[in-house]
Amino acid sequence: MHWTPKNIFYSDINMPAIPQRIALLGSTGSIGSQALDVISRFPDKFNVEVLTGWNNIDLLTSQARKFQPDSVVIGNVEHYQQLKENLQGTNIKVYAGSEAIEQVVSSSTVDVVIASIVGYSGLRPTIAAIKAGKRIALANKETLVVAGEIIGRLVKESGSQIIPVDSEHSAIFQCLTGETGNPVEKITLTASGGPFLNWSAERLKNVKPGDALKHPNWDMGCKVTIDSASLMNKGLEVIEAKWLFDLTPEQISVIVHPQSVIHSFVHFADGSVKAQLGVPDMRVPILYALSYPDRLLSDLPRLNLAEYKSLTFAEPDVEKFRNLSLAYFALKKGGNMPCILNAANEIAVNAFLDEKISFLKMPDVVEYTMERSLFSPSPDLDFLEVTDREARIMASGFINKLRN
Ligand code: MN3
Repeated sequence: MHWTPKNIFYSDINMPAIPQRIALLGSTGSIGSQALDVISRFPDKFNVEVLTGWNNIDLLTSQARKFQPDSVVIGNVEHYQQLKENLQGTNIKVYAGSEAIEQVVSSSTVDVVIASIVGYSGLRPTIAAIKAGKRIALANKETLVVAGEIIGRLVKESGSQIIPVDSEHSAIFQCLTGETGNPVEKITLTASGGPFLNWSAERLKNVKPGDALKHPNWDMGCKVTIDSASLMNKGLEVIEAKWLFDLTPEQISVIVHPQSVIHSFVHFADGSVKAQLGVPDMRVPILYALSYPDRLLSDLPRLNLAEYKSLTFAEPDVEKFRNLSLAYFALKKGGNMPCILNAANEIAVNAFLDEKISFLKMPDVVEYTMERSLFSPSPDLDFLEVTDREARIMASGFINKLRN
């Protein structure tokens, strides 16, 4: 089976002006902070126009003072007064609430939106930015996992562009650049395997959140780090890849590559395979998403292959890490199933972090919820909202049952 890149999500038309005016959603998170690090390296190329955070007003305040955006939005309205006081004496406009986030991303003074809110809550603001025709540097994979089909339609309608920030998808995107029209057989996403790669099932029973939060290669937020340890992150990325690059489930494979040096592969119809390599540092794909189709001169860390004795690869162990199979199942089933998978997983990860369930119970929560939720083959956004809410209730109920 051959596939030709269709350029649904990206095109060379409607390039943002330089300097790009950037709205950074989720600036206080891990990707958000690394994006600001990248932006600060190119003051003549990138301007911060908007910063948004949810709870962390101290960090949001110091980011706002340093980058002097036009406006700042705090998602949690309870912090509004405090943030306003913190930014007194500056010209920065202060807003609060999720509707304000959706409004600022549509502003005519924004060229690019970096969507780095974690989880389902990133969906609405990202959709608002797409509808406004902005270029999206997409770090929130849940947007495509939950609503990939709808997003694809909206992108086409509005002329928006989505450039992936996720390192694997950035790698695929880079391998495909310049290949428009050339047939692709499949792609291979690499997975680090997380901190428990070679642990026995017995040992996995007693994993504590602290163990799972020590990722060997990448510096990431809590949610992504747990997902990475349970292979759910890779499962979500398989679904993300389907929508970004218009692939069938059979065209997406996963290989464990513990060194995280090769970020992914594209296999072309002529037998050639392209890969993209680099040190595991999210600032590199963030910079590419902002500078695409150009490459800017940076002093980010360089890859020195001689430091690696070997690069190794292995099939993922889907019996020990069942989340990956569950994600493939959700992808093949389609409709609202990936939304159910994602909602149940967010609840399961929180329960694990709160030490309410063990590491190996997380896939049980996801599977239970997928089996019992109301399935719809072609949900609209409102139905997805209901699906998300009900799946969370069901997953939480199951967790309570497990504990009694
Ligand atoms: Mn990734």
